[in-house]
Amino acid sequence: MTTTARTATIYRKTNETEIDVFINLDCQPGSTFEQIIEISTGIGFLDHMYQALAKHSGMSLTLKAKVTDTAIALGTAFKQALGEVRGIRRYGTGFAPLDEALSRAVIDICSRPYCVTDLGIKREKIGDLSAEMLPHIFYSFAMASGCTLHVDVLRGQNDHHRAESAFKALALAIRQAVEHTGGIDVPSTKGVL
Ligand SMILES: [Mn+2]
Repeated sequence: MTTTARTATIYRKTNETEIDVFINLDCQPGSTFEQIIEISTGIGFLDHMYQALAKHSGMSLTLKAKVTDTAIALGTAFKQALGEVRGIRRYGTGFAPLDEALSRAVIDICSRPYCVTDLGIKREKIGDLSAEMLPHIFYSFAMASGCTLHVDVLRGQNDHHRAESAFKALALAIRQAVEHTGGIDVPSTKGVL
């Protein structure tokens, strides 16, 4: 159990945009911190995806931003909350089903931003969200957080299920990767990440 939470806050307001993010990485069930999730992107389906991501990664997350800003803001806050990469597992793998759909996500918190996705979404839109935004969101999160990220939807007929299982798989991967090892070691042979 951690007593010091890893948190970050980002607030930015311009004439064109307002971004409001709060993240706490240490709200897993059983932790001392209450998990609070408030998402508002203007797109209901995307809110649903970020809610699943936050819930299953054990984060508290406030995310209020326009669709195109959300993933960069989240990635930036995630990196900031982690701080120096020390005493965490670094690698995380998650598999999540949703009915007939199954996804796999693998993350490496390594300061080497890279993203590969294979989501196989067929429809142009899921709810109000342009489906082409989905790989873009994973890409933007990886670039802003400095993580290497691979997300593959392995199977599934329903595009809503495919997308949602991908976000849940990422959540489980993140949850594992940020887990404390109990030490303060840097998880790299280079001695720095
Ligand atoms: Mn759903």
